[in-house]
Amino acid sequence: MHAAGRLGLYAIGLVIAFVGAYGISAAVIPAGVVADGTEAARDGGAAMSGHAAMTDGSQDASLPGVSMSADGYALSAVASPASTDEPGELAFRILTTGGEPLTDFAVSHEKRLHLIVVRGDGALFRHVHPTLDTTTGTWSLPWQWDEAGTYRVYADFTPGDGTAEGVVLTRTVHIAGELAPVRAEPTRSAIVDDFALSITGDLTAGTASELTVSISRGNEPVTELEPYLGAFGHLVALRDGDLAYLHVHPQGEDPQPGGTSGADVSFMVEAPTTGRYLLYFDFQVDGQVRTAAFVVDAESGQRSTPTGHGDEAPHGH
Ligand SMILES: [Cu+2]
Repeated sequence: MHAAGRLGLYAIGLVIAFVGAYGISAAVIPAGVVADGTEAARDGGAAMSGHAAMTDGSQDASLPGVSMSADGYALSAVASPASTDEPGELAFRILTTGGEPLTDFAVSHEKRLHLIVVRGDGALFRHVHPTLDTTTGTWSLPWQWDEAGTYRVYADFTPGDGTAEGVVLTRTVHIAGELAPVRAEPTRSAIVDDFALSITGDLTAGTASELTVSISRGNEPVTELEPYLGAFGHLVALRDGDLAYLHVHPQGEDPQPGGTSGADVSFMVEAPTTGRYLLYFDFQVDGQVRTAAFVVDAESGQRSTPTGHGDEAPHGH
């Protein structure tokens, strides 16, 4: 009896988390607004009742970065070297619903398309910017796989005609060879070349949480961070398990030309559920971009953010 009661509570918690997740991905982001947790939850409730006819689980599908098609666009097959031995090229196209290649892209974060490639275990990560052939719509860049494995490729772009914003499409690519997968464990510090980085702040499921990355070199705070992609650092956040692609917003002043910053860089990160999140922080010093990886667990925030849903949910189940 006691165990069954606990299970019931757990199920209620899941329902609440999904309501919060839907509110963040579908209701808040398209408006381009960073809402606080209370607003996100309230908008989520409104969106849910407006989509009462949708089947269960549709809120999950609205998370970005888990589908090869979204917002009327699709990611083509991704061409790349078949193994780790051969250098070559990685190439793909963004297709419209009618199968036509998209050739018109809007600049976002200083680029027309952001390409993220991560191995399924999160251990390998690249954030690069391929070149567009505007006559064919083919995006490409020189490419070589360092290690075998199953990789997720993400294209993050905004169509030039303004029909959608911040579209994230993903495909899986398999590279043959020996694989020793790495299990992601919570990690709040990183060493990259002679830089030491740490990340502070707590991720709370269903709301926007502030995380701050601090950077030092030789025990001195690094204050000469250079602008990169329109901010003093860029953060990509993926959910461990399905590698869903989270919305991340840089905090603080926009960089001025020639300006530098440091040693702290803050972001608002929206974790849809509890669980483990893979964080990749790109930063630029002396003209060179480096990436530090962190792993942070998101905790349940239901007890501390009363929104009314906690009273409503149990009656429906
Ligand atoms: Cu990018």
